[in-house]
Amino acid sequence: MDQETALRLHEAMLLTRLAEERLVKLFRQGRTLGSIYRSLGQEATACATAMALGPDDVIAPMIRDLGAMFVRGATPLELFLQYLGRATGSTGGRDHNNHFGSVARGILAPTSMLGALIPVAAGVALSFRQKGERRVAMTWIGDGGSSTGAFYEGLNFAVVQKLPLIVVGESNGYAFSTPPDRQMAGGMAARSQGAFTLTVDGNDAAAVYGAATEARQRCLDGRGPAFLVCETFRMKGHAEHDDQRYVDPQLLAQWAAKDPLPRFEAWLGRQGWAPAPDLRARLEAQLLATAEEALAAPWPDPATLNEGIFSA
Ligand SMILES: Cc1ncc(C[n+]2csc(CCOP(=O)(O)OP(=O)(O)O)c2C)c(N)n1
Ligand SMILES: [Mg+2]
Repeated sequence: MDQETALRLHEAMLLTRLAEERLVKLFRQGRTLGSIYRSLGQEATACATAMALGPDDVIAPMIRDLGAMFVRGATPLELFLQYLGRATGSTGGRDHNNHFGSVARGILAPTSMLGALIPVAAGVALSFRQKGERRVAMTWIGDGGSSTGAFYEGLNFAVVQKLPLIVVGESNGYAFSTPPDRQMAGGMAARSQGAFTLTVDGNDAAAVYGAATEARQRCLDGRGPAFLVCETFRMKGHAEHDDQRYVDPQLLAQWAAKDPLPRFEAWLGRQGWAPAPDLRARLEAQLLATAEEALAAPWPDPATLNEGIFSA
């Protein structure tokens, strides 16, 4: 990883963390619609995988992959307008959280249906292969989501067809309140169905970037899909309304010591590439101003309620 990439990756991780912190404040003020689904502790997994892609590759993220969307150019204003349900948001107040996409930036919109994006991303990868384009599709799946039929169908199809698809497994300790050993045997990597599989420390941004780069190269070489299992931890409950009382505090303390941000900052320091000292303060100020801008945005007009739907 070169210096410019490393610093962009660090900024994306920090932006993700700070944007979610700002969202939590808005949530506590009763201003967001619905809950906040944080990726605290998982920023390296989301950001470093997307950072390894080329500009023409396509991503299909999930709820904890806000960082991947930032890497691909989604903005905090778009995010805040979504969470605040405003008319000028990407979905015009019809959906919330990070459920928005951008064809121009190669972002397929996240959806709630776990696993459903795997066959979709496999289809995107199939189209690249059919058109002879050197592009890959990347999507993410949680430990819980990897128990869906769609995960198996989509990944199996990609393996059999040797498609340029990267599936990032987010092994983060929980699906709601269910730990992986209550729903699967052998861990996520055992679910690879013949795909090239790498298991990586998901809190080590440099390691995740290296593994994703290797996975992408294999895809471009026509060697079929990759399953990149990132071992990480969901440091908050499923969403802000979940106080995670079922999580052993010792486990949280162990993972807090492996926080991906200070770890990557230490790595940057060892390369002699320390980020600008005022970066955090600058991003915080920008996010505060952006939140105020989003709060001033108009609500959807109730008269448009029936627009953009199949049937009223
Ligand atoms: C097909 C499907 N089944 C169930 C749900 C309800 N649901 C939403 S999130 C979630 C847990 C997801 O856990 P995991 O895939 O591990 O992702 P994480 O929340 O840990 O990022 C469940 C069961 C859903 N959205 N879609
Ligand atoms: Mg999980």
